[in-house]
Amino acid sequence: MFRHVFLAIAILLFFLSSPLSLWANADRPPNVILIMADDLGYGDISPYGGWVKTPHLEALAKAGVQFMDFHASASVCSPTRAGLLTGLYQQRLGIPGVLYANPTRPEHYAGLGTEQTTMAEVFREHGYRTALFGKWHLGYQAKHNPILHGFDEFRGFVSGNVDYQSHIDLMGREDWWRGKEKKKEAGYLTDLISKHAVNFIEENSTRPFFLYIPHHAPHLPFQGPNDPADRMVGGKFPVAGTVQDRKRAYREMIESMDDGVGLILEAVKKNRLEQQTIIWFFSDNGALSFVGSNAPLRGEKGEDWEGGHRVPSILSWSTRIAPRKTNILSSTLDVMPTVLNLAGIDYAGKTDGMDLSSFLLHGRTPEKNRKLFWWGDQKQAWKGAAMREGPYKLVVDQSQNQRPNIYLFDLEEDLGEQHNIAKENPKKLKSMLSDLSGWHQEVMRSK
Ligand SMILES: [Ca+2]
Repeated sequence: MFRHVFLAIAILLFFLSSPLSLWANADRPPNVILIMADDLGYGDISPYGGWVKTPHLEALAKAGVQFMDFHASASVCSPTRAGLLTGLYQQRLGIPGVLYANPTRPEHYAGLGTEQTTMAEVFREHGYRTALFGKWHLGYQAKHNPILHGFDEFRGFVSGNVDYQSHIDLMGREDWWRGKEKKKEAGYLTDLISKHAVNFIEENSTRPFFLYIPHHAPHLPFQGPNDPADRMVGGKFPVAGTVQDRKRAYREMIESMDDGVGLILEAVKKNRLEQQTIIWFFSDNGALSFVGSNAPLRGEKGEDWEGGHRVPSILSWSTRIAPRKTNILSSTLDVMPTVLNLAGIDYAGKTDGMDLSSFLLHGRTPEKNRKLFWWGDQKQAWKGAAMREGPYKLVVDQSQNQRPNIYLFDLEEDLGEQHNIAKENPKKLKSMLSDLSGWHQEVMRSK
Protein backbone atom coordinates (compact mmCIF):
# COMPACT_ATOMS: atom_id res chain seq x y z
CA MET A 1 0.00 0.00 0.00
CA PHE A 2 2.69 2.47 1.04
CA ARG A 3 4.63 1.48 -1.99
CA HIS A 4 1.70 2.36 -4.26
CA VAL A 5 1.20 5.72 -2.61
CA PHE A 6 4.91 6.45 -2.91
CA LEU A 7 4.85 5.50 -6.58
CA ALA A 8 1.81 7.67 -7.25
CA ILE A 9 3.48 10.65 -5.59
CA ALA A 10 6.69 10.04 -7.50
CA ILE A 11 4.82 9.93 -10.82
CA LEU A 12 2.89 13.08 -9.91
CA LEU A 13 6.10 14.91 -8.99
CA PHE A 14 7.73 13.82 -12.22
CA PHE A 15 4.88 15.27 -14.30
CA LEU A 16 4.73 18.46 -12.29
CA SER A 17 8.44 19.07 -12.70
CA SER A 18 8.48 18.13 -16.36
CA PRO A 19 8.33 21.07 -18.77
CA LEU A 20 5.66 19.22 -20.71
CA SER A 21 3.39 18.71 -17.73
CA LEU A 22 0.63 20.99 -18.94
CA TRP A 23 0.73 20.14 -22.61
CA ALA A 24 1.50 16.71 -23.96
CA ASN A 25 4.03 17.19 -26.73
CA ALA A 26 1.77 16.02 -29.53
CA ASP A 27 -1.18 18.21 -28.47
CA ARG A 28 0.77 21.29 -27.68
CA PRO A 29 -0.01 24.10 -30.11
CA PRO A 30 3.01 25.82 -31.67
CA ASN A 31 4.57 29.00 -30.35
CA VAL A 32 4.46 31.94 -32.74
CA ILE A 33 7.27 34.50 -32.90
CA LEU A 34 6.85 37.49 -35.24
CA ILE A 35 9.95 39.62 -35.75
CA MET A 36 9.29 42.80 -37.68
CA ALA A 37 12.00 45.17 -38.91
CA ASP A 38 11.18 48.87 -39.37
CA ASP A 39 11.89 50.49 -42.75
CA LEU A 40 14.10 47.59 -43.85
CA GLY A 41 14.32 47.50 -47.66
CA TYR A 42 14.07 44.62 -50.12
CA GLY A 43 17.71 45.18 -51.08
CA ASP A 44 19.13 45.62 -47.58
CA ILE A 45 19.84 42.08 -46.33
CA SER A 46 21.97 39.25 -47.71
CA PRO A 47 19.22 36.58 -48.16
CA TYR A 48 17.76 38.95 -50.79
CA GLY A 49 21.15 39.75 -52.34
CA GLY A 50 21.33 42.94 -50.27
CA TRP A 51 24.37 44.87 -49.12
CA VAL A 52 24.31 44.02 -45.37
CA LYS A 53 25.54 40.57 -44.39
CA THR A 54 22.97 39.03 -41.99
CA PRO A 55 24.12 35.47 -41.16
CA HIS A 56 21.23 34.67 -38.81
CA LEU A 57 18.58 35.75 -41.28
CA GLU A 58 20.46 33.70 -43.87
CA ALA A 59 20.18 30.68 -41.58
CA LEU A 60 16.47 31.35 -41.09
CA ALA A 61 15.96 31.61 -44.87
CA LYS A 62 17.89 28.40 -45.46
CA ALA A 63 15.65 26.55 -43.01
CA GLY A 64 12.41 28.26 -44.03
CA VAL A 65 10.21 29.75 -46.70
CA GLN A 66 11.56 32.90 -48.32
CA PHE A 67 8.79 35.05 -49.80
CA MET A 68 9.87 37.03 -52.87
CA ASP A 69 6.51 38.75 -53.53
CA PHE A 70 5.42 39.67 -50.00
CA HIS A 71 3.95 43.11 -49.29
CA ALA A 72 3.28 45.37 -46.36
CA SER A 73 -0.31 46.64 -46.50
CA ALA A 74 1.06 50.21 -46.33
CA SER A 75 4.31 51.97 -47.13
CA VAL A 76 4.56 53.63 -43.70
CA CYS A 77 4.62 52.39 -40.08
CA SER A 78 1.26 52.77 -38.26
CA PRO A 79 -1.12 51.50 -40.94
CA THR A 80 0.93 48.36 -41.64
CA ARG A 81 0.93 47.58 -37.90
CA ALA A 82 -2.84 48.08 -37.64
CA GLY A 83 -3.41 45.74 -40.61
CA LEU A 84 -0.93 43.16 -39.32
CA LEU A 85 -2.46 42.83 -35.85
CA THR A 86 -6.08 42.67 -37.03
CA GLY A 87 -5.83 41.05 -40.48
CA LEU A 88 -7.97 43.92 -41.80
CA TYR A 89 -7.15 46.72 -44.19
CA GLN A 90 -6.11 49.58 -41.92
CA GLN A 91 -8.50 51.96 -43.71
CA ARG A 92 -11.34 50.05 -42.00
CA LEU A 93 -9.77 50.88 -38.62
CA GLY A 94 -9.36 54.63 -39.17
CA ILE A 95 -5.56 54.34 -39.38
CA PRO A 96 -4.77 55.11 -43.05
CA GLY A 97 -1.54 56.97 -42.21
CA VAL A 98 1.14 57.68 -39.61
CA LEU A 99 0.13 58.53 -36.03
CA TYR A 100 2.31 61.55 -35.30
CA ALA A 101 4.06 62.19 -31.98
CA ASN A 102 3.23 65.90 -32.21
CA PRO A 103 0.11 66.68 -30.12
CA THR A 104 -0.81 69.61 -32.37
CA ARG A 105 -1.69 67.14 -35.13
CA PRO A 106 -5.11 65.45 -34.97
CA GLU A 107 -3.59 62.04 -35.86
CA HIS A 108 -1.79 62.13 -32.51
CA TYR A 109 -5.09 61.27 -30.81
CA ALA A 110 -6.08 58.38 -33.08
CA GLY A 111 -5.16 54.77 -32.38
CA LEU A 112 -6.24 51.16 -32.49
CA GLY A 113 -9.65 50.91 -30.86
CA THR A 114 -10.26 48.26 -28.21
CA GLU A 115 -13.37 47.18 -30.13
CA GLN A 116 -11.04 45.66 -32.75
CA THR A 117 -9.87 42.06 -32.34
CA THR A 118 -6.10 41.61 -32.46
CA MET A 119 -4.33 38.31 -33.01
CA ALA A 120 -2.80 38.68 -29.54
CA GLU A 121 -6.32 38.61 -28.07
CA VAL A 122 -7.22 35.50 -30.04
CA PHE A 123 -4.03 33.72 -28.97
CA ARG A 124 -4.61 34.69 -25.36
CA GLU A 125 -8.18 33.38 -25.45
CA HIS A 126 -6.69 30.07 -26.55
CA GLY A 127 -4.35 29.76 -23.59
CA TYR A 128 -1.27 31.46 -25.03
CA ARG A 129 0.97 33.76 -23.03
CA THR A 130 1.44 36.91 -25.14
CA ALA A 131 4.07 39.66 -25.24
CA LEU A 132 5.22 42.63 -27.27
CA PHE A 133 8.79 43.93 -27.02
CA GLY A 134 9.59 46.95 -29.19
CA LYS A 135 7.64 49.55 -31.15
CA TRP A 136 3.88 49.94 -30.83
CA HIS A 137 2.99 53.05 -32.89
CA LEU A 138 -0.75 52.37 -32.71
CA GLY A 139 -1.76 55.17 -30.37
CA TYR A 140 -0.35 57.45 -27.68
CA GLN A 141 -3.32 57.58 -25.30
CA ALA A 142 -3.64 55.31 -22.25
CA LYS A 143 -6.66 53.68 -23.91
CA HIS A 144 -4.45 52.53 -26.79
CA ASN A 145 -1.79 50.79 -24.70
CA PRO A 146 -0.83 47.28 -25.95
CA ILE A 147 -1.82 45.81 -22.59
CA LEU A 148 -5.44 46.59 -23.61
CA HIS A 149 -4.96 44.79 -26.92
CA GLY A 150 -4.24 41.26 -25.75
CA PHE A 151 -0.60 41.53 -24.71
CA ASP A 152 0.17 40.17 -21.23
CA GLU A 153 3.53 41.91 -21.32
CA PHE A 154 4.79 45.05 -23.04
CA ARG A 155 8.22 46.63 -22.91
CA GLY A 156 8.98 49.22 -25.49
CA PHE A 157 7.89 52.56 -26.90
CA VAL A 158 4.62 53.86 -28.24
CA SER A 159 5.81 56.51 -30.74
CA GLY A 160 7.18 56.18 -34.26
CA ASN A 161 10.82 56.67 -33.39
CA VAL A 162 13.07 57.14 -30.37
CA ASP A 163 16.76 57.71 -29.72
CA TYR A 164 18.46 54.26 -29.66
CA GLN A 165 20.41 55.20 -26.53
CA SER A 166 18.24 57.63 -24.53
CA HIS A 167 14.81 56.31 -25.71
CA ILE A 168 13.48 59.86 -26.16
CA ASP A 169 10.89 60.52 -28.84
CA LEU A 170 10.74 63.19 -31.52
CA MET A 171 9.01 65.62 -29.16
CA GLY A 172 11.71 65.32 -26.48
CA ARG A 173 9.65 63.01 -24.23
CA GLU A 174 10.79 59.85 -22.46
CA ASP A 175 9.24 56.95 -24.34
CA TRP A 176 10.07 53.61 -22.75
CA TRP A 177 7.30 51.63 -21.08
CA ARG A 178 6.73 48.62 -18.95
CA GLY A 179 3.08 47.78 -19.43
CA LYS A 180 1.05 50.91 -18.77
CA GLU A 181 3.82 52.71 -16.86
CA LYS A 182 6.74 54.72 -18.17
CA LYS A 183 9.84 53.09 -16.80
CA LYS A 184 13.43 53.94 -17.79
CA GLU A 185 15.76 51.15 -18.73
CA ALA A 186 19.38 51.57 -19.85
CA GLY A 187 20.70 49.97 -23.00
CA TYR A 188 20.98 50.10 -26.78
CA LEU A 189 17.41 49.79 -27.99
CA THR A 190 17.82 46.81 -30.32
CA ASP A 191 19.74 44.83 -27.70
CA LEU A 192 17.11 45.63 -25.04
CA ILE A 193 14.31 44.36 -27.27
CA SER A 194 16.22 41.16 -28.04
CA LYS A 195 17.09 40.64 -24.36
CA HIS A 196 13.45 40.86 -23.28
CA ALA A 197 12.41 38.51 -26.08
CA VAL A 198 14.98 35.91 -25.02
CA ASN A 199 13.94 36.19 -21.33
CA PHE A 200 10.32 35.72 -22.33
CA ILE A 201 11.16 32.54 -24.27
CA GLU A 202 13.12 31.19 -21.28
CA GLU A 203 10.30 31.99 -18.85
CA ASN A 204 7.55 30.52 -21.01
CA SER A 205 9.20 27.42 -22.41
CA THR A 206 6.58 25.14 -20.85
CA ARG A 207 3.47 26.67 -22.41
CA PRO A 208 2.43 28.04 -25.78
CA PHE A 209 3.27 31.67 -26.41
CA PHE A 210 2.78 34.43 -28.96
CA LEU A 211 5.73 36.79 -29.08
CA TYR A 212 5.59 39.94 -31.23
CA ILE A 213 8.96 41.67 -31.66
CA PRO A 214 8.57 44.89 -33.68
CA HIS A 215 12.15 46.16 -33.86
CA HIS A 216 12.95 49.84 -34.38
CA ALA A 217 15.95 49.05 -36.59
CA PRO A 218 16.89 50.37 -39.06
CA HIS A 219 14.43 53.31 -38.79
CA LEU A 220 15.99 56.73 -38.16
CA PRO A 221 17.70 58.25 -36.08
CA PHE A 222 20.79 56.55 -37.48
CA GLN A 223 22.72 55.30 -34.44
CA GLY A 224 24.86 52.19 -34.15
CA PRO A 225 25.49 50.50 -30.78
CA ASN A 226 28.57 52.65 -30.10
CA ASP A 227 27.16 56.01 -31.22
CA PRO A 228 26.20 58.53 -28.51
CA ALA A 229 22.69 59.60 -27.54
CA ASP A 230 21.44 62.63 -29.52
CA ARG A 231 18.14 63.37 -27.86
CA MET A 232 17.57 64.86 -24.44
CA VAL A 233 14.29 65.47 -22.64
CA GLY A 234 12.73 68.66 -23.98
CA GLY A 235 15.78 69.29 -26.15
CA LYS A 236 16.15 70.24 -29.81
CA PHE A 237 17.97 67.76 -32.02
CA PRO A 238 18.22 66.71 -35.65
CA VAL A 239 15.48 64.19 -36.48
CA ALA A 240 17.84 61.73 -38.19
CA GLY A 241 20.61 62.04 -35.55
CA THR A 242 24.11 63.55 -35.61
CA VAL A 243 26.12 60.61 -36.97
CA GLN A 244 27.99 61.73 -40.10
CA ASP A 245 28.48 58.31 -41.66
CA ARG A 246 24.86 57.26 -41.82
CA LYS A 247 25.56 54.31 -44.08
CA ARG A 248 27.87 52.83 -41.44
CA ALA A 249 25.34 53.40 -38.64
CA TYR A 250 22.51 51.94 -40.74
CA ARG A 251 24.56 48.81 -41.45
CA GLU A 252 25.35 48.39 -37.75
CA MET A 253 21.66 48.82 -36.87
CA ILE A 254 20.75 45.95 -39.18
CA GLU A 255 23.64 43.83 -37.87
CA SER A 256 22.45 44.37 -34.27
CA MET A 257 18.97 43.27 -35.23
CA ASP A 258 20.40 40.20 -36.96
CA ASP A 259 22.39 39.40 -33.80
CA GLY A 260 19.07 39.55 -31.94
CA VAL A 261 17.55 37.09 -34.43
CA GLY A 262 20.53 34.83 -33.65
CA LEU A 263 19.86 35.07 -29.88
CA ILE A 264 16.20 34.20 -30.40
CA LEU A 265 17.05 31.18 -32.58
CA GLU A 266 19.53 30.08 -29.93
CA ALA A 267 16.97 30.45 -27.09
CA VAL A 268 14.41 28.43 -29.06
CA LYS A 269 16.99 25.70 -29.66
CA LYS A 270 18.30 25.70 -26.09
CA ASN A 271 14.79 25.23 -24.73
CA ARG A 272 14.09 22.45 -27.25
CA LEU A 273 11.26 24.40 -28.82
CA GLU A 274 12.40 24.18 -32.45
CA GLN A 275 9.75 21.68 -33.50
CA GLN A 276 6.95 23.66 -31.92
CA THR A 277 7.91 27.22 -32.82
CA ILE A 278 6.93 29.18 -35.92
CA ILE A 279 9.21 32.16 -36.59
CA TRP A 280 8.20 34.78 -39.15
CA PHE A 281 10.47 37.72 -39.98
CA PHE A 282 9.42 40.64 -42.23
CA SER A 283 9.59 44.42 -42.59
CA ASP A 284 6.78 46.96 -42.09
CA ASN A 285 7.57 48.95 -45.27
CA GLY A 286 10.44 49.70 -47.66
CA ALA A 287 13.65 51.59 -46.92
CA LEU A 288 14.45 55.28 -47.24
CA SER A 289 16.68 55.04 -50.28
CA PHE A 290 19.19 57.76 -49.30
CA VAL A 291 20.59 55.30 -46.80
CA GLY A 292 18.92 51.92 -47.33
CA SER A 293 18.27 49.86 -50.45
CA ASN A 294 15.11 48.62 -52.15
CA ALA A 295 17.05 47.27 -55.14
CA PRO A 296 15.98 46.20 -57.70
CA LEU A 297 12.67 47.93 -57.01
CA ARG A 298 11.50 51.44 -57.83
CA GLY A 299 10.66 53.97 -55.11
CA GLU A 300 10.96 53.98 -51.34
CA LYS A 301 9.17 54.23 -48.02
CA GLY A 302 6.03 56.35 -48.21
CA GLU A 303 5.37 55.56 -51.90
CA ASP A 304 3.26 52.95 -53.62
CA TRP A 305 5.95 51.88 -56.07
CA GLU A 306 7.19 48.38 -55.23
CA GLY A 307 10.08 49.80 -53.16
CA GLY A 308 7.53 51.23 -50.72
CA HIS A 309 5.78 47.99 -49.84
CA ARG A 310 7.43 44.85 -51.26
CA VAL A 311 9.55 43.70 -48.32
CA PRO A 312 11.71 40.78 -47.16
CA SER A 313 9.73 38.00 -45.45
CA ILE A 314 11.03 34.68 -44.13
CA LEU A 315 9.00 32.02 -42.28
CA SER A 316 10.42 28.97 -40.56
CA TRP A 317 8.86 26.01 -38.77
CA SER A 318 11.40 23.23 -38.60
CA THR A 319 10.22 19.72 -39.54
CA ARG A 320 6.73 20.97 -40.48
CA ILE A 321 7.27 23.40 -43.35
CA ALA A 322 9.68 22.57 -46.17
CA PRO A 323 12.30 25.21 -46.99
CA ARG A 324 11.91 26.95 -50.35
CA LYS A 325 11.69 30.28 -52.15
CA THR A 326 8.23 31.28 -53.26
CA ASN A 327 6.73 33.87 -55.60
CA ILE A 328 3.28 33.62 -54.08
CA LEU A 329 1.59 37.04 -53.86
CA SER A 330 1.26 37.59 -50.12
CA SER A 331 0.78 40.33 -47.56
CA THR A 332 1.19 41.32 -43.92
CA LEU A 333 -2.64 40.97 -43.83
CA ASP A 334 -2.12 37.20 -44.30
CA VAL A 335 -0.04 36.80 -41.15
CA MET A 336 -2.96 36.66 -38.70
CA PRO A 337 -5.18 34.13 -40.54
CA THR A 338 -2.11 32.02 -41.39
CA VAL A 339 -0.53 31.74 -37.94
CA LEU A 340 -3.90 31.22 -36.23
CA ASN A 341 -4.63 28.37 -38.60
CA LEU A 342 -1.15 26.86 -38.18
CA ALA A 343 -1.80 26.99 -34.42
CA GLY A 344 -5.02 25.03 -34.92
CA ILE A 345 -7.22 27.98 -33.94
CA ASP A 346 -10.45 28.29 -35.84
CA TYR A 347 -10.94 32.05 -36.14
CA ALA A 348 -14.37 33.05 -37.35
CA GLY A 349 -13.73 36.82 -37.47
CA LYS A 350 -13.57 38.80 -40.71
CA THR A 351 -10.20 39.08 -42.45
CA ASP A 352 -8.89 40.74 -45.59
CA GLY A 353 -5.88 38.42 -45.51
CA MET A 354 -5.44 34.98 -47.03
CA ASP A 355 -4.75 31.87 -44.97
CA LEU A 356 -1.50 30.53 -46.43
CA SER A 357 -1.31 27.49 -44.13
CA SER A 358 -2.22 24.78 -46.64
CA PHE A 359 0.20 26.30 -49.14
CA LEU A 360 2.94 26.29 -46.49
CA LEU A 361 2.22 22.83 -45.09
CA HIS A 362 1.15 20.97 -48.23
CA GLY A 363 2.22 23.15 -51.16
CA ARG A 364 -1.39 23.72 -52.27
CA THR A 365 -1.53 26.72 -54.58
CA PRO A 366 -3.99 29.34 -53.41
CA GLU A 367 -6.31 31.28 -55.69
CA LYS A 368 -4.60 32.87 -58.66
CA ASN A 369 -6.82 35.92 -59.01
CA ARG A 370 -5.86 37.52 -55.78
CA LYS A 371 -6.10 41.30 -55.57
CA LEU A 372 -4.18 43.55 -53.18
CA PHE A 373 -4.76 47.28 -52.69
CA TRP A 374 -2.82 50.25 -51.32
CA TRP A 375 -4.20 53.70 -50.66
CA GLY A 376 -1.72 56.22 -49.30
CA ASP A 377 -2.71 58.76 -46.70
CA GLN A 378 -3.49 61.92 -48.66
CA LYS A 379 -1.73 64.05 -46.01
CA GLN A 380 1.63 62.49 -46.80
CA ALA A 381 4.21 63.68 -49.34
CA TRP A 382 3.48 60.96 -51.89
CA LYS A 383 -0.20 60.91 -52.81
CA GLY A 384 -1.63 58.00 -54.65
CA ALA A 385 -2.85 54.44 -54.68
CA ALA A 386 -1.97 51.10 -56.18
CA MET A 387 -3.35 47.67 -56.90
CA ARG A 388 -1.98 44.25 -57.70
CA GLU A 389 -3.67 41.50 -59.68
CA GLY A 390 -1.55 38.58 -60.88
CA PRO A 391 1.53 40.07 -62.53
CA TYR A 392 -0.23 43.40 -63.11
CA LYS A 393 0.44 46.44 -60.97
CA LEU A 394 -1.62 49.58 -61.26
CA VAL A 395 -0.19 52.82 -59.83
CA VAL A 396 -2.16 56.05 -59.55
CA ASP A 397 0.32 58.80 -58.73
CA GLN A 398 -1.14 62.13 -57.71
CA SER A 399 1.91 63.57 -55.99
CA GLN A 400 3.00 65.84 -58.87
CA ASN A 401 -0.22 67.06 -60.44
CA GLN A 402 -3.89 67.49 -59.67
CA ARG A 403 -4.56 65.16 -62.58
CA PRO A 404 -3.08 61.80 -61.58
CA ASN A 405 -0.51 59.95 -63.66
CA ILE A 406 -1.71 56.43 -64.25
CA TYR A 407 0.62 53.50 -64.82
CA LEU A 408 0.19 49.82 -65.52
CA PHE A 409 3.14 47.46 -65.23
CA ASP A 410 3.69 43.76 -65.84
CA LEU A 411 5.95 42.89 -62.90
CA GLU A 412 6.91 39.51 -64.34
CA GLU A 413 8.55 41.35 -67.24
CA ASP A 414 9.30 44.60 -65.50
CA LEU A 415 9.94 44.34 -61.76
CA GLY A 416 11.51 47.83 -61.73
CA GLU A 417 8.23 49.48 -62.94
CA GLN A 418 9.88 51.24 -65.88
CA HIS A 419 7.58 50.48 -68.83
CA ASN A 420 4.06 51.80 -68.63
CA ILE A 421 1.78 49.45 -70.59
CA ALA A 422 -1.48 51.27 -69.73
CA LYS A 423 -2.15 52.39 -73.33
CA GLU A 424 -1.69 48.90 -74.77
CA ASN A 425 -4.03 47.33 -72.19
CA PRO A 426 -7.12 49.56 -71.92
CA LYS A 427 -9.41 46.74 -70.78
CA LYS A 428 -7.13 45.62 -67.96
CA LEU A 429 -6.55 49.23 -66.94
CA LYS A 430 -10.27 49.95 -66.80
CA SER A 431 -11.12 46.87 -64.76
CA MET A 432 -8.32 47.51 -62.26
CA LEU A 433 -9.25 51.19 -61.85
CA SER A 434 -12.81 50.14 -61.23
CA ASP A 435 -11.73 47.48 -58.67
CA LEU A 436 -9.46 49.95 -56.86
CA SER A 437 -12.17 52.56 -56.60
CA GLY A 438 -14.79 49.98 -55.52
CA TRP A 439 -12.44 48.59 -52.87
CA HIS A 440 -11.74 52.06 -51.47
CA GLN A 441 -15.41 52.92 -51.21
CA GLU A 442 -16.08 49.61 -49.46
CA VAL A 443 -13.31 49.93 -46.83
CA MET A 444 -14.17 53.55 -46.10
CA ARG A 445 -17.85 52.66 -45.66
CA SER A 446 -16.97 49.94 -43.17
CA LYS A 447 -14.90 52.32 -41.08
CA1 LIG B 1 8.30 51.69 -40.83
